Amino acid sequence: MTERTLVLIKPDGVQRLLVGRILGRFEERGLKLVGLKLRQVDRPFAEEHYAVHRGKPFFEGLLDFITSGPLVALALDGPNAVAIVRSMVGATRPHEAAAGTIRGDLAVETAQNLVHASDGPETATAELALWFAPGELLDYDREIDRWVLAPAE
Ligand code: FUP
Repeated sequence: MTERTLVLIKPDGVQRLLVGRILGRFEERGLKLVGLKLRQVDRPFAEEHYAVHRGKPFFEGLLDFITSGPLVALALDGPNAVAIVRSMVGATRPHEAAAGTIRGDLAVETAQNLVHASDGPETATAELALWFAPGELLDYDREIDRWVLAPAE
């Protein structure tokens, strides 16, 4: 089933010049880029995005970090896109992230783990609505999908 999910390449990814490589991993996997923006968010917006973590000991530091510089927001489509992207991102704590994942290959600190990815289809819907206006997400055909996606039944 086709899903749509949100990925953030967080400020550490931008500063470490990893935007192209991280985005490239998702492209190579076959996921379809349907939304893309460079943005620096303010604290109220960051609090809304990370509302589930309000009150936790790392919350203020998380807000400091996510607002500290520009980040890149992506919307990606694909079959089971939420699970595929989560598996590519790896465990939250980079020392527990499998080699071959983005965090397992490129990060060492939980607080600077390069990427955010929606953790379920409902979260994805809510996060995409927060980060993208409806007109910013584009529906278009890709010739390559003939070789990526199984034919419609
Ligand atoms: P994830 O879904 O893997 O991004 O992880 P969480 O939603 O649990 O955490 C969101 C962010 O909070 C992490 F990316 C980093 C930060 N965090 C900490 O700094 N310390 C923690 O113990 C847990 C999370």
